[in-house]
Amino acid sequence: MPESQLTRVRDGGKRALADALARIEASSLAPETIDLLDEAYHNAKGHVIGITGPPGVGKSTLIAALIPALRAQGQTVGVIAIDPSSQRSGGALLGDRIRIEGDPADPGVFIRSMAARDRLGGLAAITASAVTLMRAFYDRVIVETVGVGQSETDIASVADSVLLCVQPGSGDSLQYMKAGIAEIPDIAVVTKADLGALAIQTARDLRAALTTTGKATGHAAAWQVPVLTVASGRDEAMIEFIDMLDQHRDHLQSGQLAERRHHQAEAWLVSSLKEAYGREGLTLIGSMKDGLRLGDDQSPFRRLETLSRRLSVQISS
Ligand SMILES: Nc1nc2c(ncn2[C@@H]2O[C@H](COP(=O)(O)OP(=O)(O)OP(=O)(O)O)[C@@H](O)[C@H]2O)c(=O)[nH]1
Ligand SMILES: [Mg+2]
Repeated sequence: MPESQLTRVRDGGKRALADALARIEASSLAPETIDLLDEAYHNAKGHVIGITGPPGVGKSTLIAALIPALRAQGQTVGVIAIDPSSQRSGGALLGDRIRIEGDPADPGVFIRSMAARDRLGGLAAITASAVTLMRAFYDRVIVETVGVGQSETDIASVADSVLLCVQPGSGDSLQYMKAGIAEIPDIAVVTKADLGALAIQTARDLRAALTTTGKATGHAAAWQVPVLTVASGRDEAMIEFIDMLDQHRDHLQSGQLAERRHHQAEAWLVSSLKEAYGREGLTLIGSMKDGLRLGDDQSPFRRLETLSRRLSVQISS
């Protein structure tokens, strides 16, 4: 039996994981990387939580408070922070952003930043691979992305649970959700609850908006999107928060989780093929038997490899 790539990375600790992620960033198609991702895909253990929201809303602060609370419960945590810095105009918003730091000596916490640079499609593809790898190792994998346009739907393409952070007093997010543009989050969080009445009012507005939107889309039935208010650094809020995450995970495990992940994997496969071979390549594969379908027991990584091989044969013959 060939040596397990996954075991090798696990045995190598955080250093080996960082190296593996760097290899994924460099080339997602190297045979060794495919083997690793394929194995990781079949050994998913973690709950993937996507945290999104406007710049400066307090996503990183929330994650920084969440990490010790999860560690206190004995849970391991991996964090991927998608750094959008180059995508923003001006530096005003960046002035006081928080950098999440983990204890380098704690093997149960791993934090990694990935730069968005100018490749949005590519980044989504790489994030999905990174998430697949990290969820084989950690109980919780948290992905932070700034909610600007595309990235909200991107986060839904990798996360089990999507959390939207909303700033107290911000009409924007409400308008936005009412318009039905945004994917409906699984959990909504009003941050900076220490601002008091404003946060409470915003949570109330948000609840009303979610009820309306949910009814309009028929989304509300099985899972009622909870709206929490949190102030960073308040432990009791973190416990309530983790409890809500658990509830959503349990809700998924009682039904939709496998389906949700399978959809995500299939979508990843299609967009990766499109990126590699363009529309025409995609059409060609679509015309093959089971072309763009992903079997229940298949990883999208192995499938991509197989189809790429088939496609090059087709093209050259
Ligand atoms: N008063 C108060 N300020 C907060 C709270 N959470 C975050 N902040 C402040 O808001 C600013 C931005 O916080 P971040 O955690 O960096 O926000 P972010 O959403 O990660 O920001 P980006 O990653 O830049 O999009 C910082 O100055 C924080 O100190 C909170 O609960 N209360
Ligand atoms: Mg941040």
